[in-house]
Amino acid sequence: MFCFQCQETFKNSGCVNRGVCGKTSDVANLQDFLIWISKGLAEIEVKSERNNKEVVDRIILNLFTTITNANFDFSQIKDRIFETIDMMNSLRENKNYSEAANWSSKNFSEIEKKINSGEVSILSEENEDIRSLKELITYGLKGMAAYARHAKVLGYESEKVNNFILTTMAELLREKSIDELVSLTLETGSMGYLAMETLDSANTKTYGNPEISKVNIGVRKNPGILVSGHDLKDFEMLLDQAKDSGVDIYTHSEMLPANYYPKFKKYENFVGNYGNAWWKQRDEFEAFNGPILMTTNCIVPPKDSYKDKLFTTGAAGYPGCKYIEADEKGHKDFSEIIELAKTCKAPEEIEKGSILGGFAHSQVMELADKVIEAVKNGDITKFIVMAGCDGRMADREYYTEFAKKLPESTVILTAGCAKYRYNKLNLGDINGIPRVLDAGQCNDSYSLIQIALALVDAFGVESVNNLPIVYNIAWYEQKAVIVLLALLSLGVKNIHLGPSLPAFLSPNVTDVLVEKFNIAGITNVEDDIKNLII
Ligand code: FS2
Ligand code: SF4
Repeated sequence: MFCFQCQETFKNSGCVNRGVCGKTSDVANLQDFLIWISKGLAEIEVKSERNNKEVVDRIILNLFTTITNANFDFSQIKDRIFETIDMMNSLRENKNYSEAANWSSKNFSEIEKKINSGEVSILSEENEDIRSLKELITYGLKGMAAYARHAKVLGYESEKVNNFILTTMAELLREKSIDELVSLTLETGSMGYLAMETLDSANTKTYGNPEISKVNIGVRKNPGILVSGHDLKDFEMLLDQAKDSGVDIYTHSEMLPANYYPKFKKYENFVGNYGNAWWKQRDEFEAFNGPILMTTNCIVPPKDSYKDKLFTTGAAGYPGCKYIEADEKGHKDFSEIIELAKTCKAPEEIEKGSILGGFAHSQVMELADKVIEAVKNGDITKFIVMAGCDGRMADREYYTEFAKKLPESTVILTAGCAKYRYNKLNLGDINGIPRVLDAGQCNDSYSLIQIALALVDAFGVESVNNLPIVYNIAWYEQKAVIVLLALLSLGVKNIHLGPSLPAFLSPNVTDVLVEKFNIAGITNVEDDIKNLII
């Protein structure tokens, strides 16, 4: 195996025997093969005259399945490979195709032979700059696919995004120059922005605009179900099915922003948020006592104490944990989880009190006059975008320290699970505007962009780079990659990215990003505050 797609990759170089995330080498190899034939399937579709919706849905699911910490299940990935090959075999025409598009065998030993040849591995591309750019684009596509699928289950999709995913997957099989790949990288960012916009419409039109919310982080005495991941449709179905059952529902990690949507607030059995970011789940899931539903990443290999209570659905999967399938209409039956919850003890209280959130674009626009006035009279001197991901490595303490040491005239704009490093610090407010404004999930970084664009108008400046906004973004997996590419495609400069720069960026590709966008890593809290803020 070789995998270097996330921030925790071994020695910031690559996982080779087993993933730091827990992914086994046989699963990693199958994921590489799945991506390779997905590119082949895309090529078949692009060369045809059809517009087969099932093809793009399949490719989106395959991409999403290989995102960090989403699916560890060898047999599920094997099934997806076979289904993809079946689809290719039924759609292939009498045309000139690449080897990936021509792959037709479902004989597993032949698939293994292909994997063992190293020809579908990331390292099969020998030129490190081409490899770097192709992987950067592939990881951007994985993040985009996740957002596209969340929108699709709510009935929203963008033809442009779908077509881009198809054509780019097919293009990645071809030889490309560095210049071509650099421009494809920026195009990926623009399409990522569109995918986030589509998801924002899907979420807000279905569940209402997020509103300022005080989220309970304590517990009640009923047994509960804990829901993690990012899929709001799954959350809604479970909430609805559990409403008269006597079982309470809590969010975990990236599902916290469900608490900000008006439609979910109406459910009396929706209690609040339990715990913190994904990487604390081994302790928190144990203390929760009840069943857990993982709707997407990030899964940490579970402890035996709760493994039989961990359920997965959608693109997520873990061997030995029950998977909840959707029927042909997209409906999922969660009764087994609800029945199991009734037999469990109530959650152990690990925290008390509440946290504040719900500062997505529409809510912030309502506060716009107040915000603009505070900037004009100098009460707010800077906004710091600290969106992105959290992770388990000790050096992420940097973000807590950074937030604590920021001048009191600054406001943090956040989205994604990165927020858990500072959303319980009680940093106070400026003229009633909280100093940590949480827009929502990582995809709600879209809201942060909307806020920046509105400030460009309000202050009559030339671009987002002329605003009192600085960027200190934390990344972990591939959704953060598409958010970063979206920001670059909008011309945002001087982004600081940490806790380490991606291992998949070769020195030359890093130089291009520095030259074009002045992108940089982080150093230490004191120096970074000095450089960024003062
Ligand atoms: Fe956090 Fe994991 Fe949101 Fe990422 S829960 S690192 O999926 O996309 O963020
Ligand atoms: Fe390693 Fe990250 Fe890949 Fe997991 S996803 S195998 S931790 S690089």
